[in-house]
Amino acid sequence: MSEKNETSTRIELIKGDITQLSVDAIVNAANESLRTGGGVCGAIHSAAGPELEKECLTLGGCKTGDAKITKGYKLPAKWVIHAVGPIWHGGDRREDELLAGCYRNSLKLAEKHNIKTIAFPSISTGIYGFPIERAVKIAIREVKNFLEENTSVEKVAFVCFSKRDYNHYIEVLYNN
Ligand code: AR6
Repeated sequence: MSEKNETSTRIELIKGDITQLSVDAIVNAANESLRTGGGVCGAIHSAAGPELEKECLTLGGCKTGDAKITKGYKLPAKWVIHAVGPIWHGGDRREDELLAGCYRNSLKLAEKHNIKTIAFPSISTGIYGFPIERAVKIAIREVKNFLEENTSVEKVAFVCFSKRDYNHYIEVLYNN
């Protein structure tokens, strides 16, 4: 099996609710203050329980493009990696680079904590308004690049909440 194919088998696409997944870590599309919010962040905080926000508030916030890790509390996932995606301003405020940083820094944390299975939502593409097609290309590129260099993380899942998002991932993952 070629290296390229081996990397592809370590990527999975799931349509559903990330809070329900029994993986080692789920990634949260967080904000710089690491407080609970709407979207996937609100869903993760309500499923994990109030202990999650308590721990988040001890971390001193998180810069856009970076990620921090906490326990998962009542979630099936052992860890939550809080990645802060950029707010879309039209594309000339380093949004692409900052979004790539979210994936890279989350995966670095996963490696450091011996996380074998990790699931990402589509960071920045909801409330933060990043165009989905553009975000999906960045997400897949960064995950593939990481998996080609790294063997400690076994599986990476992209979790889509809507059929429309799911179709965008299918397009980039399998039609290239
Ligand atoms: N499982 C998987 N994906 C989900 C779920 C879920 N349960 N719920 C929503 N999504 P968003 P952002 C998808 O808005 O754009 C918060 O207030 C959703 O359909 O959650 O990075 C934070 O605190 C979309 O595709 O995150 C920040 O302030 C994707 O998750 C801000 O929103 C991301 O949408 C972050 O905005």
